[in-house]
Amino acid sequence: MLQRNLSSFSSRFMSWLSVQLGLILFLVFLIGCGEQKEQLNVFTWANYVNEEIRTGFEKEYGVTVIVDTYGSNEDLLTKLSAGATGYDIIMPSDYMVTRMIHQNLLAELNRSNIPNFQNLSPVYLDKYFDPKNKYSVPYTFGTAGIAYDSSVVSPAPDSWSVLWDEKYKNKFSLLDDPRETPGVALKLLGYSINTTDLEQLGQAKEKLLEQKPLVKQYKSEAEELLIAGDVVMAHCWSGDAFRAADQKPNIRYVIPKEGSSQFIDNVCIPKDAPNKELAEKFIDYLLRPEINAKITVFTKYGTCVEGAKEHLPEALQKHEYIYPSAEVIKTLERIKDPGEFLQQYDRVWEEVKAK
Ligand code: SPD
Repeated sequence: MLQRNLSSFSSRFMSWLSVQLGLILFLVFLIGCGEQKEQLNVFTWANYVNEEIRTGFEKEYGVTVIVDTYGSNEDLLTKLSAGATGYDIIMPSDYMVTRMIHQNLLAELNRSNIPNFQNLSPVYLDKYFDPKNKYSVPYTFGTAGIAYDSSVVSPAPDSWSVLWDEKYKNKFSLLDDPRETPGVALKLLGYSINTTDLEQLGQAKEKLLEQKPLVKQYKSEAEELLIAGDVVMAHCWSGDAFRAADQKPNIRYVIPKEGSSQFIDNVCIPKDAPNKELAEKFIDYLLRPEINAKITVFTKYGTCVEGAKEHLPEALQKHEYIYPSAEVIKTLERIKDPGEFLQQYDRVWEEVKAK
């Protein structure tokens, strides 16, 4: 009798225990589900998406945003072509958008998920690199030039030739970029930044080889070098020069008289992005005028969102680093996709760096 009671007690206890265990497992599962946030993976240039923008989006949408950086359009292309999956947002420049469209690397944007597209100024839309903006949304624009410490570099430079002056040996840097840096030598020689003439590109290579013993570093994140005082001159992009000048007021920026490059950087979604809908929400968020103004305040590049201007401090609404004079604009070229000839630029750049 006692034995029967004991065995019925133990079987009731066991079934009670399994119900409790089941409940605990269910609770753990629910908690786990609650913590599993959606993730947005952004691959962009250094100092292009700041903490305030990143965490603002995270809080509003209850998601996690991871930001990873690259130093040149070609680095981005190499990673994507090699099958780097996992990125939801990338920010290629104009000519690289063309190339990525041709290589079938970009997703078509669903405009109905991006209502703030209408905030963009038509000046930056329907450009040669994506005529109907099917794949790209303009993010910022700027130029390449020379940033210099005016308390050391005298007289103020006005030509790319200053980067061949022995006086500045080991005191300057150039962009680590297979189009921009051969572009400097091409401009100095009086050629187009988009040449597809092997003879001209060969001359540019010789010029860069002649200059190499004087160069402290090839680095695209020039702002850090300027602020640290590692260099007194840097071939760099306008916003980065402007950001350095914010920290070191002696820094000035000049677009050399031979001319230079200008660019529009764009927000795109890779074809195999894991989270396209979230990426479109992020693009829409970037196009809100007050958010876009914060991007300009941080990056110091131009805004493509018309209504953002009224949220900007006056200095950023008109500054010559962002809006060069009409005379300077005439000397600027936009880098274009040279098709197969890109290999030649890549080869020249590799040879210069390897020497
Ligand atoms: N720190 C942000 C730098 C952005 C530069 N993009 C410009 C590329 C032009 N070829």
